[in-house]
Amino acid sequence: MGFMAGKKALIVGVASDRSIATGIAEAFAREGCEIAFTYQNERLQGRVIKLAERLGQNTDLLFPCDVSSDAEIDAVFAALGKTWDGLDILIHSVGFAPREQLEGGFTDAVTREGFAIAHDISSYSLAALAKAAVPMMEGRKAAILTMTYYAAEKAVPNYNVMGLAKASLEACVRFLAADLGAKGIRVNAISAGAIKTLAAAGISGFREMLKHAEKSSPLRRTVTTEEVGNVAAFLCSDLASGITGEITFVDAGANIMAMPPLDD
Ligand code: NAD
Ligand code: 0WE
Repeated sequence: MGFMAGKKALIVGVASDRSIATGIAEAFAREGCEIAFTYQNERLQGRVIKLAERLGQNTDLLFPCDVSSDAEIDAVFAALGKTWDGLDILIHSVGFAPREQLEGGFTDAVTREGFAIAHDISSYSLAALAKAAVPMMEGRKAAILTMTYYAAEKAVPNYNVMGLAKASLEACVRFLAADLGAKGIRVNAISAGAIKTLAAAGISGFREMLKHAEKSSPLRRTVTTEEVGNVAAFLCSDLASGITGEITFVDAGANIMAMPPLDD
């Protein structure tokens, strides 16, 4: 029996087989967790149906949810509440800024609108989903998990306003954890190393970033969505009952290096 047997999870953020959310779903299913999914729009619906089928999940528990819409967020939990009497786990694996924000220098690229969209979709959406999920999650050893990136702490070229949004997201994790702990809800984040997903497609210099990680991380390689999924399963299971408000790096150690070796 898996270490998540009897748990019920809602996963937000599957867009393809390469999504970090897909790696999380695979680990959860393997450990005996039941999973409901959302998808951003009809364009992605088919992918999520296929994943739910492949993982042997109930294909009635798939809901559209653009996280910029309070109405769509409310509708997800109204619908989920018709089948499940509670929710143990909420996965938030969503990030977005308008493409032109992720190119060139920060000062030139940043705009009021780009800043607002990045923070709305990448940070506020965690608070919005948590707010809507609390009635189904309180009083049952529940856990919320989001995905962040090192650029929340240190300036990474081209990541620009997304770095600010990730800093806000990490603060959101701490404020939610402080507030929801008394209701039995833990809130954490995984800070993943760079992985080639849809969100990384077409980012200028991304291949070079992966190459850099292969040379400079302690493990001399990048990480996989499977490795992120396994840590997500641990953090959302009762094995991690003493951990909340924490940012856990799954990056082959890259973030600990002050003087990374660049030529071996
Ligand atoms: P991905 O493209 O597979 O996933 C991003 C998801 O965000 C997609 O499912 C997309 O549908 C969703 N999304 C975007 N705007 C949305 C909206 N308005 N409403 C609902 N959903 C929306 O890419 P990924 O790399 O798996 O990204 C998942 C998370 O992991 C993001 O928060 C990302 O910042 C984070 N992350 C990624 C990496 C990496 O290198 N790939 C590293 C660290 C953290
Ligand atoms: O969080 C991310 C990706 C975030 C992202 C990606 C896109 C591409 C498509 C947010 N918004 C958009 N908008 C789009 O239109 N990562 C951690 C992956 C990533 O993205 C980078 C990186 C890394 C790493 C962008 C620049 C530099 C490094």
